[in-house]
Amino acid sequence: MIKLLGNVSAAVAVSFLMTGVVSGKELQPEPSLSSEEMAKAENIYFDRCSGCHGALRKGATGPDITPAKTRKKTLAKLEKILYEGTDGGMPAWGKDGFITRDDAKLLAKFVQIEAPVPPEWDMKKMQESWKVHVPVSERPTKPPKANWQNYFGVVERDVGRIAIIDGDTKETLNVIPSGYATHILRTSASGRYLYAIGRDGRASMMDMWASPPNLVAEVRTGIDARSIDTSKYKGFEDKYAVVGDYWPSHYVILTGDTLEPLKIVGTTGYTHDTNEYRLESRVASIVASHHAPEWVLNLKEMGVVLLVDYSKLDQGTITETMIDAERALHDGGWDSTKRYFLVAANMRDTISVVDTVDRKLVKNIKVGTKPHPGRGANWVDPEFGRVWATVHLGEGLVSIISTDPSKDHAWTVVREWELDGNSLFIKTHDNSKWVYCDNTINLNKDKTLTIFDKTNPTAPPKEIEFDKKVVHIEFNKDGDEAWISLWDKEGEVVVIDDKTLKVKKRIKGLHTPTGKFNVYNTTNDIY
Ligand code: DHE
Repeated sequence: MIKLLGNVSAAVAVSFLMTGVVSGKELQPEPSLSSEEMAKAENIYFDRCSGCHGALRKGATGPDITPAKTRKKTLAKLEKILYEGTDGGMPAWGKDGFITRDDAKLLAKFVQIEAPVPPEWDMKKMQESWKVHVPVSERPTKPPKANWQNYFGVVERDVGRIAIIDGDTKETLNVIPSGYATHILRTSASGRYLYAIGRDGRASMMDMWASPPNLVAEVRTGIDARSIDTSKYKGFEDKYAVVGDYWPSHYVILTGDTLEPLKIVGTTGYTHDTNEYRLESRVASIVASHHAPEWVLNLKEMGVVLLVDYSKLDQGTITETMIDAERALHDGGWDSTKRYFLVAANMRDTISVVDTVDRKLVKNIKVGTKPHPGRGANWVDPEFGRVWATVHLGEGLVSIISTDPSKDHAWTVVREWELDGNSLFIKTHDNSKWVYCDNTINLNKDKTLTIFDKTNPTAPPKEIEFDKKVVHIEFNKDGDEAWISLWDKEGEVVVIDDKTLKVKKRIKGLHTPTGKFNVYNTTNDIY
């Protein structure tokens, strides 16, 4: 049984435990662990390893580390990898201070033992965990006078809280508990409700009309999750939310105003290319269509993009369209027309493009090493027209892809920008002339924000140096401020004036501020 630690690391859990397994080697003997050691190892594995390698360890973002592979290495070699990391892959968990030498020894043995299968999480458990803190009848009936669409939800990851900050006054309006290692926030179609999903599968919803904004409902949808979105199509505004779980591999449809669990749909199945069965078939990113009553869900292990039509849910029908794309699907976003969805298959160095109108794969585009767009960034390039871009985990590079189907160069990489650091996130806004990139996972450059000029794409980028690690960028509603996080337990959100690129405000007192989500931009998918 996976138990959760009280606190989670600040490291980027992009780990690649095994690089170049030596074939033909004799298997090492299977180690044994006491039940206490197993429990401890399971917790550490959940925190540091499972996001990339999977609970069953068959790999996706990180490689397969089942005992058939790990027992070809000695315990000493595994311990070294776990403690010191590998070049360009596995983080140095020990050296970076997240695990002790003893933890590394324990984990080395753990990964040579068959992976325990985590427990199921069914409707009964979800219903038991479901809490409505403020019934709909007791909520405000009209929005507050404040410019609530310019509120930001800021994830304080390691303390499992969301700070709601007024984007106009920069005041923190409320700090709302949201569970273990909250991952992302999304909004309802009206923007009124802000939804959080934690790594522990807990979904929480907050009402932006309340003064101050407050927690109105929560439910635990599984054991391990990363994504949440809502029904955004006309006629279904604020009606449903959907959570994608890593474990159990399923998605759960919830009522939009109370989070009551309505329907669980399993995603286990067969890889799109080799038709191998995957019990662990994780739901990675989810986006809501604005043009159809549909969600786009990305099944990581299967390499399948699922279009889920929710329009007949109240009659007991869900219609799924399965589109073969590429394995290791992870994060992605809309092009500027919101017809095409671009998603990273990070371990395949690929961006898969799906046409949600013609309901087909447009193309798998080779980009740099391990693309990681977040939701990406859209703008108009002076030479190539409409483009969308991604940064990469594996190299300092921005790949810029033409998204205008009328052009000959559509769906090709039309431009590349060099970054000094391997990056996590990229962001822009229609009203900004800049494209901002962090360099979070390059230890020599992680305190630098890099800023490219859309109007002069061959000009060298500008850089702003900070005193702490920079992560994630989000704009305010008007697109004249870029908000970045200084990622530390004594963290800050720094507001940058987008015209002058000068620091306008430092919002202090935040613990590991990570993703920031502006209500208006999140609702309207502006990035
Ligand atoms: Fe994330 C987005 C999964 C590690 C911060 N992350 C996503 C999405 C997925 C995902 C599937 C897309 C959600 C969507 O759009 O529906 N992330 C994972 C992992 O599996 C991984 C690699 C390992 C893990 O164990 O969690 C992982 N992610 C991280 C981090 O280490 C980060 C930097 C800090 C944290 O929360 O632990 C991190 N991920 C984020 C953020 C987004 C995100 C801020 C949303 C970006 C946006 O602008 O939309």
